[in-house]
Amino acid sequence: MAEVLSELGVDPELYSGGALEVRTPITGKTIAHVHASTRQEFETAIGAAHDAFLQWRLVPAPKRGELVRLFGEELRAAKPALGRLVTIEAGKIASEGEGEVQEMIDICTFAAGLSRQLCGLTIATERENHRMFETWHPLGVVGVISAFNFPVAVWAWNAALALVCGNPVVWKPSEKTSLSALGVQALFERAVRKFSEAPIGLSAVLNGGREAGEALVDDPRVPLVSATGSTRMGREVAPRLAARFARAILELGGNNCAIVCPSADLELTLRAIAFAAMGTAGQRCTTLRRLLVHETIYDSLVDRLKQVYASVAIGDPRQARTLVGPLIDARAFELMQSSLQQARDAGANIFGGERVPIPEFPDAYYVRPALVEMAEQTEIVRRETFAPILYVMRYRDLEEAVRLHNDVPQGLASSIFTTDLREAEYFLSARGSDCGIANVNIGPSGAEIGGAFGGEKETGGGRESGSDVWKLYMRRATNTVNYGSELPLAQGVKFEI
Ligand code: UN1
Repeated sequence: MAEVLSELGVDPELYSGGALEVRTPITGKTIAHVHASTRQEFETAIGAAHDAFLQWRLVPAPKRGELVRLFGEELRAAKPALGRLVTIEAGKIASEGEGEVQEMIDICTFAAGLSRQLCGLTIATERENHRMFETWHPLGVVGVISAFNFPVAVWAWNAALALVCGNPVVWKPSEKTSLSALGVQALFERAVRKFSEAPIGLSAVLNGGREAGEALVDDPRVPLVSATGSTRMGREVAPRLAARFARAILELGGNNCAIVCPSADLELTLRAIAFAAMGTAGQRCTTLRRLLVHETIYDSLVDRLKQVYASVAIGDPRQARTLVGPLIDARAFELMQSSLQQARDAGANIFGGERVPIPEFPDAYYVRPALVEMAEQTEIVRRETFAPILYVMRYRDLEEAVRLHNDVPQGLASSIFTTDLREAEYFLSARGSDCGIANVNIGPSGAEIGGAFGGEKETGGGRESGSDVWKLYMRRATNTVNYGSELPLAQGVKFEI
């Protein structure tokens, strides 16, 4: 771990002797004591970011894009090291750790191109000799609160866009993954050193607990906070931001469902379900948590799934054959067990879900992903448990399946597996999936950066990453210019003096 941090250029002072204990879920042991930012440091970082904003907003956007491009190059060079750090801290398998860094590289490429396309509309005006158009201006300091499960990519979605849009970024990472944040910050500083026009304070990390997040949420110099985490966190953050009329981009809980229709390609479906439900040990916000299977194929699909669940390689995520790494901590394990108990009490038939002991790592929490057959969509099924639990239910007709699909409080990602065009389009239509992400013949997780990412209802309504999401990070001005010598008023209003 020290080797990786030194390769990334992190100052050892920052992770030894501090108050913030960091554990690796791989062994369950403490690996570092990260310096916890003080209140004074929050104040200094936000103040410096605000000062940086006053300069950065004047740097032409394509030049701002150049800094993000340089940062992308640092990420390319450091992909193996940063990926490994993510594996150590979040417990993802190596390919997913590196995949997360690839997601950062991709958003940097996207944002660098975007820096030349922050385009506004020209709009027809009703007045003669007038021109009406939109301009997009930098907004101010962007606060990012991120979760342990995507310790670097989610920050990058926000930071790459914010930076090209002219906004500095102050980041409060999950206290469980503060080393990854330090690694990213060191790489960003490397890019800054190669770019003469970057003001001091363009990016900062506030390591710590709740109070670090609160510093961002309550500071009037931070006009936008993008927060990823639980619905409970969102319920606290959203009203506080609303009280000071700050913008919020919320990416909260998901309870993602897939519908498997009789015409589905079962081999493809099986592989998609396996990755979406068991990948990242069920700790993605896009993880597949509910499966609605048509009654005619239910038994054969569930039998096949049981075989996959029984044989999947669980263990040290650094080993090449492992597909399911550890849960993040003891609390995650307890929550998983308590949800399984509630399902059992409601009559579930449960396959898997038990702790898998790894003799070298007695303090870590490895589990066999659980396949939980339910007769109905009970209360526990409607709740998100951040663990590899897949609730499986039967359905008879698609209308009923879509009703069950949407009958949960969350609305992030969704899928249908079918080769029937009518079923696929029904699912994607206005009366189909009510989620922010709706897929056909692809699981709900593993989205590309090019699309807008986020969801509805208790997922919070925010969108991050691609498409036209950049607009959330800018101030839109509507401009009307009169180049004539008359003063016609809109709507034909007369006001002669
Ligand atoms: C998250 O779990 O917070 O679509 C983000 C995915 C990833 C991002 C997940 N690209 O699964």
